[in-house]
Amino acid sequence: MKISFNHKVLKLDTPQIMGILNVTPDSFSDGGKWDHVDKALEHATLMVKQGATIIDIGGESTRPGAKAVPLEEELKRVIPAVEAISKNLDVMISIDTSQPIVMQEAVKAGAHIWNDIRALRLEGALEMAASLQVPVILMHMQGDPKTMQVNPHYTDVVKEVKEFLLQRVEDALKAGIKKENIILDLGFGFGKSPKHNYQLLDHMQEFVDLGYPVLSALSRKSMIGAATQIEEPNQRVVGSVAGALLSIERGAQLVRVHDVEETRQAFDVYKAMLESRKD
Ligand code: PT1
Repeated sequence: MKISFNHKVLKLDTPQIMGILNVTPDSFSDGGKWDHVDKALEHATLMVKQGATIIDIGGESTRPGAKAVPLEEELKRVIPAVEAISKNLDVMISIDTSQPIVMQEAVKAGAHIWNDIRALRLEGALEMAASLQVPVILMHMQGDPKTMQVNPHYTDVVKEVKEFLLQRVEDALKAGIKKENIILDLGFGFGKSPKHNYQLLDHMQEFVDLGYPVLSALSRKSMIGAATQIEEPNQRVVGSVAGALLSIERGAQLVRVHDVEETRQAFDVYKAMLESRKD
């Protein structure tokens, strides 16, 4: 399995780390520290050195309760960062956006992957993804970011998330998006209680078995806080690394994390164990 776009190829036979680069002033755990282009490039450079093979650039905060960002503002935040990183680093760039126009401009500036928490449900998104022929991450969410954590409800969370994702895959294929350009994401923290999130984590292998690469994104989230009783997102590193490791053991090919160095060390141990099985 692999992800490829514009001469860049990422093999998925070992777990890959996507480093989070927030260019929002109100980001939930980095507090907008990296909101300028030089700072963004500096942070991306560090994450690549630490083992990230994808940098995920986001100009809209989508954590529970966050407000929408106007299109012009999102473009102003994201595009200069994409230009700087694509010019200076050998890394894949994903864009955390739901806006077709932002993705179109980002691809012109050198981006490789469309990471959409709304799974291409905004108007014109499916068509834009098909026309750009860009790999897409389709994520599950119940409700919308403003209200999703008010009262999340499922009869069978694993079944319902799977049905949603398979429906989005069907719609994507129908729109002309290629099968090899589809990546799935269970959407930890998006309209889910801690128990829902942990049931999904436990059953991640079933999603991997659908035949599409799976991205696990639980870094510093409230599900980690719920298990560890740690309130401060930036103190949730150890729990987050544990969650990333449980994900790859259940077959996930990609993890989206704040703490690249710590996650890579954990994956190095996992890979050493796998290596020891060979003769
Ligand atoms: C995600 C994701 C994302 N999450 C993808 N992109 C966020 N593909 C941004 C909490 O519970 O899961 N997959 N882009 C950030 N969103 C959240 C959601 C942050 C919940 C925090 C929480 O604390």
